[in-house]
Amino acid sequence: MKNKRAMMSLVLWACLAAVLCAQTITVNAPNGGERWFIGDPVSITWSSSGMSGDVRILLMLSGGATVGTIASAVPADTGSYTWTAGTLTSGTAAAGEGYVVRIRAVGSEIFDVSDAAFSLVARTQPNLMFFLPLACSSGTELKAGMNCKFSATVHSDLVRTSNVRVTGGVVGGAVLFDQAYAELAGDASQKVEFIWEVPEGAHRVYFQIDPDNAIAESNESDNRTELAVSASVNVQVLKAVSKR
Ligand SMILES: [Ca+2]
Ligand SMILES: [Ca+2]
Repeated sequence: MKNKRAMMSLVLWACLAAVLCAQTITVNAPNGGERWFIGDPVSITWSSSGMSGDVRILLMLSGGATVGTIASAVPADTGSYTWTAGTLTSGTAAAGEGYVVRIRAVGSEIFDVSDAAFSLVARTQPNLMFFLPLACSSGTELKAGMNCKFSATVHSDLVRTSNVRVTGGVVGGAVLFDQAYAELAGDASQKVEFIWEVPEGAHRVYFQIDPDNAIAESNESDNRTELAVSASVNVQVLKAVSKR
């Protein structure tokens, strides 16, 4: 009797698990952080279990608004769909950030959404960034009063960019570099540098591309490079003591 009850309990749990776990969809890509160029073939992928029918793939904003339909009926068990990025069954999505996809079983409430947002990028949109980050020619731990040549390399991705301003200096302190370049060729680099006599203490030094955001870029978050440097008056004495 006791065994029978245990058996029934097991069966009940198994049934419940089967019901709960029977049908699932999990979006694998895009799942956040992707930067897809409009017009490129990209793979939307998902995993599913217990699904036999079709899924519908929607392009949405991460806030929940529907932008359009990417595909209205794709067999669920294929697990992937090659999307011409940006193309909808009606029209094309605009370049921008904050997109997610929602994959939903047709005729069912089962769905999943990208964990975080991805971006659609127009091919013609430029991007300025640092090809080489900020570096100090003398290292980052200096003797107070030493001159350091701070340098970085600015890169214009994909297309030519006009009127590029770059500034640099000490965070919370003096601006030591301010240059405007009439034109940076696509996929070309421009070295920027200034010399600073580093006073005693800990400092942060920076270069900033397009500080006024006068140029619309496909990525606005890669325009700054910073470096921590410190200078001590006793650095040589301390080293001499520690070697004894
Ligand atoms: Ca940029
Ligand atoms: Ca910009």
